[in-house]
Amino acid sequence: MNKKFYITTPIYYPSANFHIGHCYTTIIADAIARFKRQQGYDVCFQTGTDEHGQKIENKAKESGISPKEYVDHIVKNSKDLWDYLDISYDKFIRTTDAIHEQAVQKIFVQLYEKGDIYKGEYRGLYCTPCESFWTETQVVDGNCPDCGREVHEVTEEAYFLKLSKYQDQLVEYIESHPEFIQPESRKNEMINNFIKPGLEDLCVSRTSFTWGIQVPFDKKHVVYVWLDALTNYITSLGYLGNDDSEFRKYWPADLHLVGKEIVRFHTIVWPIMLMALNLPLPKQVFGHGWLVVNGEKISKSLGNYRDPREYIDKYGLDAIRYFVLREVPFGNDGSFSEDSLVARINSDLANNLGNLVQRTISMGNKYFSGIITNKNVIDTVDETFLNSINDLYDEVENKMNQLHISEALESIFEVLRKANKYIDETTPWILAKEETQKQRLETVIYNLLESIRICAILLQSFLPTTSKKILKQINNNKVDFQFIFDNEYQLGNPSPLFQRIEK
Ligand code: ME8
Repeated sequence: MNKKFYITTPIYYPSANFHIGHCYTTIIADAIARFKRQQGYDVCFQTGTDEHGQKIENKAKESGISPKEYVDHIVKNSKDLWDYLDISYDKFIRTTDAIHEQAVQKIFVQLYEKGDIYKGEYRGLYCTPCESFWTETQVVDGNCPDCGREVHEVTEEAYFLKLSKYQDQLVEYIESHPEFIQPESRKNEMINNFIKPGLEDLCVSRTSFTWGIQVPFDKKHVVYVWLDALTNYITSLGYLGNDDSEFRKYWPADLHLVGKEIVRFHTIVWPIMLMALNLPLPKQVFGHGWLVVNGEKISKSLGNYRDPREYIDKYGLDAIRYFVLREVPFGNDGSFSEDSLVARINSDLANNLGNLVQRTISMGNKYFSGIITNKNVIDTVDETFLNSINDLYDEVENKMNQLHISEALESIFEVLRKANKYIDETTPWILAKEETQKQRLETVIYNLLESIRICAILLQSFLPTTSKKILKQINNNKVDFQFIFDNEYQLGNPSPLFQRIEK
C-alpha cells in the first residue's frame, strides 16, 4: 500500500481578478503534490472556492443577479486559470456544493448540542472585504489591520464558538508538535500575539445577510463564512456524508498551505473546531509569505495586479512557475518584477538549462549521428561530476521534505551548472579532432546526457512542460534517478527550450 499525502491550498474567494500572488500558493502546492506523486505517494491535492458571505451577496446585487448565478459564472474563472497554469489538483470543492453545505449544517448542530456553540449577542468591528471580526485593540486607526479599509461596528444576536474552552489544549498541542505551525516565526507569532493574551469566543453566525449556509435550527442565521470555509478540508472528503471512505483514507491533512495572513484561522479556529469534533489535527500548516510589488502585497484591492495569463503568454508557463518557485525563499515575502523575471529566464533557463541541452544534443548528432552508448573511457574530471549527479535525488528529496523548494531547484540547477563546466573542462570539440579520442568523446557526451536525463526527471514537479520537452529531445524514458551505465540514446532534434529575452 502506498503512503498517502493530503495537501490543500486555501479555497479562493471567486474573482475575475486573480493575480500572480494567488497563483503563488497554487503553484507551490502543485510542485509539492507532483513531487510526492513521483515519490510514490497516493496524493490528494485539493483546491476550491469560498463562495458565501456578504461581499459576494453585495457584488451579485450590484450585477442584478442572484448570488448563485454570480458565483457559478465566476468560479469558471478560477478553474480556467488553474488549467492555464497546468495545476494538477485532484479535487475542487465549492462551498456551494450540496455535500459541503449539508456537512457544515451537521457540524454546526453537533457543536451546538455539545455546548461548544452557544447563543449570545455580538458587538464588534467587522471588515466586510476580509469577512473578519476584529477587536478594538486589533484595528489600526479604525481600519482593518489586514487590508487597511474601514471596519464597521455591528451588534446582533449571534452564535459563538467556545474558543476559550480549548485555549490550554491548543497551546499544549502547538508546543508538543513543533512541526504543526511552520515556519517557526509564525508559530511564535500565533502563541504570543493571539493565543496567550487570551482567546475570545468567536462569533460564528450572522443575521445581517442571507447568502450563506443556514443554521438549521435557527433559520435567520447563516454560518460565519470562515467556519463554513475551514470545514472544506473535511467535507470534500465526505465527512458526515454518505460515503466517508476518502475521509478515512486521507484525513488528517499532511499539509495546509496558506498565506501568512490566514495562518491565524488555520492554527487557532480550525484546530479548535477539530478538537471540538474529536478529530485529529492536520500535521502541518505552512504560512508562506507574499509576492510583493514595490514592497506592497499584490492584491486586487490595492489595484497593483495584472492578469497572470499576460505574463504566461509573454514568457511561457514554465518561466513563471520557475520564477515563483525559485526566486522567493519559501516562507518569506518575495518581490515580483518583470526585470527579475527576465533575469532568471536569461541566466537560469535560457543559458544554464537551455544551452546545455541544445549543445549536448547537437554534439551527439554531429559526432555520432545521434546514437550514443557508454564507452566508459573515464577520466579524473568525471568523478566529481558523476557523484554530484548520483547525490542529486537525495538532496532534492531532503530539501522538499523540509519544503525548501527554492533550494531543491537550486540543487538541480547546480548540477546543470556543473554539466556546463564539464563541457568546458573536457572540450569535446578538441576530442573530436582526434580519431583515438572517439570513445572518450562518446563517454563525455553519454555522461552529459545522463545528467540531463536525471535533471529532466527531477524537473517534472517544477517545470512539467520543459521536462517533457527535454525527455522528448533526448528521446529516453528511463526513470532511474541514478546514473545508468548501459543506457542507450537515439537523440531527436534539439529545439530551443527558452529564448533569451533582450531588453
Ligand atoms: O483568504 N502573494 O481567499 P483569498 C502570495 N477564502 N499569496 C497571496 C497573495 C500575494 N500577493 N495574494 C493572495 C482567502 N494570496 C479565503 C481562504 S481557506 C479555508 C479560506 C494567497 O482568495 C492568500 O495568502 O483571499 C491565500 O493563501 C490565497 O491566495 C487565497 O486568498
